[in-house]
Amino acid sequence: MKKKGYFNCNLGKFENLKSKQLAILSVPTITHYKNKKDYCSSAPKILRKESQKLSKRVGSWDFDTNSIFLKKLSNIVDTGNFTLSRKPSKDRAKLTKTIKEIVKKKNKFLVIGGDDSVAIPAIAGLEPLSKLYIVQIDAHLDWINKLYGEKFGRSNVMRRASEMKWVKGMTQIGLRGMGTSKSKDFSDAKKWGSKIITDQKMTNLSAKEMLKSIPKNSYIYLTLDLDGLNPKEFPAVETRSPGGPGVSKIVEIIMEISKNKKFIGANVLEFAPKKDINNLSLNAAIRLIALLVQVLNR
Ligand SMILES: [Mn+2]
Repeated sequence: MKKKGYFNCNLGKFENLKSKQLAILSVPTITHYKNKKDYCSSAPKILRKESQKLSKRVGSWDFDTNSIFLKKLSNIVDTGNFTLSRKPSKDRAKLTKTIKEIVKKKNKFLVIGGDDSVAIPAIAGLEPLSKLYIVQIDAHLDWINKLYGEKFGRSNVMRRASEMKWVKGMTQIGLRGMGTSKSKDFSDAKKWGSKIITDQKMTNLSAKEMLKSIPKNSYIYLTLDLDGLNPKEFPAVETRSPGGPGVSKIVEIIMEISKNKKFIGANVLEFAPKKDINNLSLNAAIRLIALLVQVLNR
């Protein structure tokens, strides 16, 4: 096997995963809104290349995870770049099928995108788990039913997730400012039972307090929209929302989630490389991806 994956892990096909391996999937934007440009499909290749530089740190002490950095690298398989037919419904179905097969084999996974719309077919693939809790970090609510005639775009994510019967609960963290959501979207989210922790609310909360409503027996999926981070630490996003948690707070949240053995997977989406400033966001994204790879690979 060629060692050319993320952090110089092995490249391989998801069909050949052995049990308890961690799969990394790179998925470009599948569902665009009409007339909107593609600003983050180049992200996975840039992130992979940058992560390979970190392979020199294998064996170093990682102060964020309190463990040896990439101790079990051989257990991680980069399944390469997801190829698209450019027929969104067909591509979504293909991603959903792939993830279903991964979780049926009890493997964990990390999806690197692509825009936030990638989260919809990913969450759909978690159906075999039957009891799922979603933690979303995002500046936006993403409960819009339909936008620009599209129901599977990046602002429709949590609404679509709420319609999946295996999604039993969700906590949405970091919301702030004015997105495209209307008050009806917000009231629908609350009515459904979404636990909403705005940027204002989270200021004085520990990650433990934020996540205490997650039932112990649920599988957990983290959907991380990088625009949820404070743009002064993560400027490379399409919509920069002032305020929001920094990298340290996200690390705290991820470490808290990872205490639960049923943390099954995550996605890291919305990195818009062209909007970066001096690689600030690139470095932050690699930090968070490395962290997720480590905690999902325990
Ligand atoms: Mn967002």
